[in-house]
Amino acid sequence: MVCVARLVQRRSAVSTRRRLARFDRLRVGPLKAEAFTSTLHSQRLAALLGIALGVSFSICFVTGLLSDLIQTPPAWFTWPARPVGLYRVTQGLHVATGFASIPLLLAKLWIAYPRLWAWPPVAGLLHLVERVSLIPLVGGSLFLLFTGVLNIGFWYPWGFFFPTGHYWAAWITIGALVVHIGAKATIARHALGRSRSLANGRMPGGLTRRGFLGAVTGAMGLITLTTAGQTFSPLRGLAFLAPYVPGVGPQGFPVVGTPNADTVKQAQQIGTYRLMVSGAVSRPLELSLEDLQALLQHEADLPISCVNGWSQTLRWKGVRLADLVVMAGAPSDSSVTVQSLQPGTYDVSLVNPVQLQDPDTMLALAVNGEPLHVDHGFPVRLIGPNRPGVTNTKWVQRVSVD
Ligand SMILES: Nc1nc2c(c(=O)[nH]1)N[C@H]1C(S)=C(S)[C@@H](COP(=O)(O)O)O[C@H]1N2
Ligand SMILES: [Mo]
Repeated sequence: MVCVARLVQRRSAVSTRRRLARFDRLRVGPLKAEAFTSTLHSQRLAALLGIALGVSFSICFVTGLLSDLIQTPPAWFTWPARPVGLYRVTQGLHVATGFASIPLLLAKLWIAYPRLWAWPPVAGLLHLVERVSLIPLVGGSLFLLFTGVLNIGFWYPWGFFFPTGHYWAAWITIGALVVHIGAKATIARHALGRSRSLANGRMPGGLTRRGFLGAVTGAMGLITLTTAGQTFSPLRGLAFLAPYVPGVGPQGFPVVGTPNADTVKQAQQIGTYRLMVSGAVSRPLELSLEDLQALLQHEADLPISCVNGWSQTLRWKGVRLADLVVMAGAPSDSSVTVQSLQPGTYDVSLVNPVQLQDPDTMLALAVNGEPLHVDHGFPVRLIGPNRPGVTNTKWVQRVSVD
């Protein structure tokens, strides 16, 4: 039986080849049989880079989803307050793996692009699925890396809300990646199984495989070195590709999101400034800056960990958020919403019960021993352990208990 099946299979392969032979005169330019001569366009190298990309994309995807969950938490999800620097690490990984994927992806595309001219253009259903999946895979990957890098520079030359576009593109890309890996698994396994010596050919005058992989690794290292300084202080001096550098800015740290003229005016009229504590409370509060300064002050070292990768630890001093909630007659395990006096981006922020109960979650009045600079949220800003930078609302006006 098996033999017969093989024979039929071989027959049909032969007749397919014969039928295709009629189209052979279409094989011109890159479609010619030996159009690409570099041995670097090998399945083995493509598979190796594919594995590296699979790893970097997976880390980037998981840490990105996590960041989204934290910022828009569904009912079943509670982001803890400890360890203090966890988000700093996961988001640092998100940005670092995104950056490292750029040279990896370019190298992978260069190695694999001759296969776009494979002959015949479609050889079976699996091949068709694999080829079609390249559109969302390559398109999605380029879109993610491009928008990610521009977002870090806070440059938005597009009309959609960045997180939404980035989020959906990530799902599309990962879906296409799963299809691609499924379709390619056998080929890749064979290519990787082949002996190294066989695969280590070299074109006269061309780059060796080792040289090529060395160049790709070098490019990844260089990108990481020149961006990792935005969160890893020993590399600060090298961080010339990072738009936000720790240590640079008013009071010694960067500003993300500046106050508009109206906010500056309101913030500086400290005689009329009032912090409201309202919502599900039995004693709504209206506190002046002096009132706040007269309350028990708490100090803690906490990082600002921005979604775009920069982070820096600072010494904060202010009033514990839970103290205010309790003063207003609400339980210390409430959920609260903190609202800025500047309407617009990042003007409301949720604090879950776990975060609220953490003694280091506070409304800060001072940083590194000085009252906050207006760019950093004067007179009052939210800061807490293990919170994404975007959720540390500046120029706080209202705390509302949900
Ligand atoms: N109201 C308001 N709060 C805000 C922002 C903002 O644009 N508006 N930016 C957020 C972001 S993205 C970060 S990383 C931190 C940065 O704080 P900093 O500017 O004091 O460094 O503030 C957050 N709080
Ligand atoms: Mo941020």
